[in-house]
Amino acid sequence: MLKTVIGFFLVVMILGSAVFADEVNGELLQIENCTVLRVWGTHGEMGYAHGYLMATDIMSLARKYMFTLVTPDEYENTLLPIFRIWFTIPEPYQEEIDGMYQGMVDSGADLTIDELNRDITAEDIGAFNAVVDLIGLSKSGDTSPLACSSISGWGDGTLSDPVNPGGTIHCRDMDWSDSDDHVLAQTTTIIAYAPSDPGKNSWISVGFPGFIACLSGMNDSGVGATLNMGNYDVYPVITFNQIPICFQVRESLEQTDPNSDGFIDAGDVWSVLNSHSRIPSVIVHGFGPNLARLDPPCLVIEANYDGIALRLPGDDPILSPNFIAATNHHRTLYNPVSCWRYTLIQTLVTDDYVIDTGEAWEIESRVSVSTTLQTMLFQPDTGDVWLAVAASGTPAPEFAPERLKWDLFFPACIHSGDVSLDGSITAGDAQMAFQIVMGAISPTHTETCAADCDGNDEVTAGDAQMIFAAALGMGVCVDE
Ligand SMILES: [Ca+2]
Ligand SMILES: [Ca+2]
Ligand SMILES: [Ca+2]
Ligand SMILES: [Ca+2]
Repeated sequence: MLKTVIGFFLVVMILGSAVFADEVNGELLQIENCTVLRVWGTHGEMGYAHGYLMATDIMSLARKYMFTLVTPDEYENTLLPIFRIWFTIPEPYQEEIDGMYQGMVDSGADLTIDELNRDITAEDIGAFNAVVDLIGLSKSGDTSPLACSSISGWGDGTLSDPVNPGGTIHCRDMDWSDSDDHVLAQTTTIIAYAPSDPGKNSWISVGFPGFIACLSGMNDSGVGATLNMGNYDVYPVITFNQIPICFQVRESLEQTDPNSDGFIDAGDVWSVLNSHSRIPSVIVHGFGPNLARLDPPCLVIEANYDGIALRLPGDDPILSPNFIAATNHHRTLYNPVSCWRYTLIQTLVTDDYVIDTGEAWEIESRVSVSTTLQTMLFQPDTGDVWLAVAASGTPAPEFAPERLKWDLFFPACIHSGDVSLDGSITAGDAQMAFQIVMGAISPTHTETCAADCDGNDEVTAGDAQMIFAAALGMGVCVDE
């Protein structure tokens, strides 16, 4: 034992001042059948981890998906120049993209895109995050009919739910054409962000590798938003400083109380979107817990380049007062056009004006289409998330949903010293902590937490020494 002790501290002394490897603030997991990427830290750190861990999938999307939307020539010579001139990505998110690009480079992945005869750039990743804004400007891309739909219910409308009676239920189909080899379905990833910046919420996005903006997401206060394309496009001849719409949605979920009214609720989604202009025609369904913070807790925002409108449950006398639905059709900003999916949602909800989670899922199954890529359900009051993803061309709702609890996305950080997670603290744990310090192993989030013996959010040689002392019975870690 004494030899081990001396040897260990010798190693600490020799290597204690060495340059430590870049830390990867993330981990990639399979939880149930879902791919989950957890990232934490500054935007640059979260982006770096994202790029480092998912470079191969990001490149698959760039190679297999991008050119289903646009030809290489149109991308390089029309859409990318438009992206450059019209759009601005808010600084924190640009830092995240730059970090992602560096992570991809450092991962050693092949970054070439044959169709463009060059490597991918950070700018390409930015443009990919503006896909909702740019897709309507593509002349060569997919012209399949619009889809996407969602239903929210709460209060008396969900009293039959056995798990969370009266709580908000939000269920949505994300309908989007995939590549012939189904790369969007295959790479669908839940990204769990734990930003270290003050004033920011942890939140999850149901999205794709490389896509850091938000199409579908919810934060740790249960406030979420899902975005559908709208049916009334108006484009400027030229414009500047437009924030891609999915970054606006992210900002509305990630910023803590952006409208500073003291409440974190769907009103924040409205406030953020209402504070910016935007390019595409979109229908954004905002939702939050039914805790009387906002009554009613759900709303729909309709917007395009010409304007924005707030639609409230009371605006549809058929669904009011405990439900609100969205498809791709403006109903307030413009006069509604006929939509069989919206009508069917009304019919299914109003047979008895009560839905539970199973029925919400069934409704979204009934209004799904052949391109329904993801069907998801959020319970803002409990943090439960259900997700089904299409596979091999079979639409998402044909699969039973995976049911995920919020704690799976953001496990508590326990500073135990038991880095090997085997229930006891030994010299081996101290050695593992030291290997983490040296960058010799890539720890999971849980292992990093265990190794941070003093709980100061970084793993240092001092933590390894403290764990060693704990193993000898000469001290304890903060959560032991
Ligand atoms: Ca607020
Ligand atoms: Ca019912
Ligand atoms: Ca151990
Ligand atoms: Ca520490």
